[in-house]
Amino acid sequence: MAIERTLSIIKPNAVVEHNIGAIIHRLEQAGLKVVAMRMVKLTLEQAQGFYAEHDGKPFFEKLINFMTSAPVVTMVLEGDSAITAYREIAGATDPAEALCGTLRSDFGGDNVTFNAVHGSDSPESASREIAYFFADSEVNTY
Ligand code: RTP
Ligand code: MG
Repeated sequence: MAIERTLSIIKPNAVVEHNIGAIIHRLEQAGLKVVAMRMVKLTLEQAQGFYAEHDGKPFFEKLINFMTSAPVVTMVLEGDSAITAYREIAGATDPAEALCGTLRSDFGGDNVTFNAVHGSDSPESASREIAYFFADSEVNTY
């Protein structure tokens, strides 16, 4: 297995519901190492740029409204096959379809928009998304 990095976001509903610690605990327990972290209240422009691949889709405006509704926690996680490992821990996009014990099942809301966490979906996405939030010098080695 290769060591990878992935970009994680703890979304507004999980922050507002005081689940930051519980989510990070699970990620660390699963062997993913936090190598960068920042809380940020996304601007409209930041959220639109981050989710540019979804611009024009029917759910885009609702997604952007949600992502800018409260602060998020952005993190770079490192570990064996971190991109796929993280998405397995996160669970299916819709919390209603996510397996029990996944982050989205346990911390997601009652709608697909409010699904608690984001994770990069490929090495290319991870590179773009990590650079979107963090300078190389902010990603640590330990
Ligand atoms: P994410 O990018 O946030 O990690 O989620 P994902 O890969 O599992 O899902 P994606 O297709 O990239 O969708 C991005 C976010 O948009 C919201 N969404 N709403 N049909 C809908 O109303 C719908 N589909 C997607 C979710 O918040 C999803 O995480
Ligand atoms: Mg996605």
